[in-house]
Amino acid sequence: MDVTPLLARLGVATDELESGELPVRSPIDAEVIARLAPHSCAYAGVALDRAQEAFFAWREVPPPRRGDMVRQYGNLLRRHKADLGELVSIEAGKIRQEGLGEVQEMIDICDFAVGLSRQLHGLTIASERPGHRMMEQWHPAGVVGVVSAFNFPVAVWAWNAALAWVCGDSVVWKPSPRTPLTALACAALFDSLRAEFDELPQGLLEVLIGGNELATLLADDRRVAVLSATGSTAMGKALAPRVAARLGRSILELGGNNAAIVCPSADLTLTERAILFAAAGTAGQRCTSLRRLIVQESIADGLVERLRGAWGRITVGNPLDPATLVGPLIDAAAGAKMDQALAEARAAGGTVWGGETVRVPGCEDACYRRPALVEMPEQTALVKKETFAPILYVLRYRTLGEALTLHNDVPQGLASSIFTRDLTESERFLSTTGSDCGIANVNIGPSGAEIGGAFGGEKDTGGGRESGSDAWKAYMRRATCTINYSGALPLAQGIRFGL
Ligand code: UN1
Repeated sequence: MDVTPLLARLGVATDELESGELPVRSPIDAEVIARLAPHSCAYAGVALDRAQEAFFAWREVPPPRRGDMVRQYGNLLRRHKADLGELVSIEAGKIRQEGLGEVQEMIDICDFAVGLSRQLHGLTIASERPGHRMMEQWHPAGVVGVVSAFNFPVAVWAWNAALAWVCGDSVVWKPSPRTPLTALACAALFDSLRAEFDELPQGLLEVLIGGNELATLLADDRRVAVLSATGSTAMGKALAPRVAARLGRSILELGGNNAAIVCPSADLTLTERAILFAAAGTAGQRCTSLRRLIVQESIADGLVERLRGAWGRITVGNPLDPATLVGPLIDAAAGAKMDQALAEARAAGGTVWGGETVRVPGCEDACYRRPALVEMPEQTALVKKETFAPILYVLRYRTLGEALTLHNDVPQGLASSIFTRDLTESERFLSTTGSDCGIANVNIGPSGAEIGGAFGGEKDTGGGRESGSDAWKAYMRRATCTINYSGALPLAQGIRFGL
């Protein structure tokens, strides 16, 4: 596959695509589409210097003007949506609809950030002292490091970058080494803004191509005020203590093991469609993918029957073919992990449908699997683990209390859902004693969140929040200010102190 014309249209300097040692493969056919030169740690140090200088200049640009820059970036994304979406499909293996959806998610967060650029509100707080006023201000935090994963190679970065920029921060981005081309394309589009926007300092966006050593460097470097990392729980557990050791700030969006509870009153037609998208969509490679189905026993046989039918009809194939619903896994290692999990499920008494290798003509070296549906006798250690592949484990429950216990009895806490038409069941699920996840949905699956809400979850998911609501606060520092206009000096807490 020759990606050169596509990259050229996106403004990437194509003479550097064959300059190095890092092979970039398309999961569609496992062929090498570029060989990039990875960045050294010395280069990363220089990039951080530039980002620091950029921060000093950018923080003085008024926020609405910063928002104007993000607005223009969003417009560029609109113009290049088809090309960037196709590049996402080629580099991450997503079907076209999902590649385009990912770029739309970037556009949406840009729009959100533009609005936010006039709403970085602090509070005015009543002072206990006469002639005093208290207020809270939000100031830019500094350099924001972004470590992103292959499965959402551009949208998750955009959640961070769009917010960071309107907040007055600069961004140093280390994309997954499996998806560096989409990052180069985003950076090239960003650079093209310079023609219209002369306040744009060099270093407002730095991209670091390479492996874990660069993520470690960002975690260790004091110039990185906030490190936002998306990926596996293992990655988060490796980086977070390093950031904490220098008392830095991190935003972690790590693994999920997302479940749906299906109650007897559920609309099964809607439920089946929602389950299909959430479990099989993106070949099960979303952090929000549905991995566990907890079904009330009276409807379990019927629902499993319907799902077996649906699973059998899923078209697995080349993601660029509009008829395909499920594309490839990212690489052979991901396929091996899926096979291993299915073997373990069988050994633990599970009944497996699907999961077999699919041969896609012209793509024999790539890794295509039919999504698997697995009935498990109980929630074993395997089910409690996140396998980043299209495997849906089905468990049965008798009472909603039992379902909620099963639901929360996993280490992760990202996304969750319940399918019911019974108000008391849905309210219980959303209540304090219901789902323990950062995202809890009713009558939609756990994946496919909109950008307007805060995104993230608890426990092994890392606790960070990105994207909408007030997630922007994590990209700023708060100053509490007390102003005395009284001419006297009353002390707080009524303390008398003086000669
Ligand atoms: C991810 O998989 O890291 O909610 C992010 C969703 C998408 C984002 C997923 N909007 O499924």
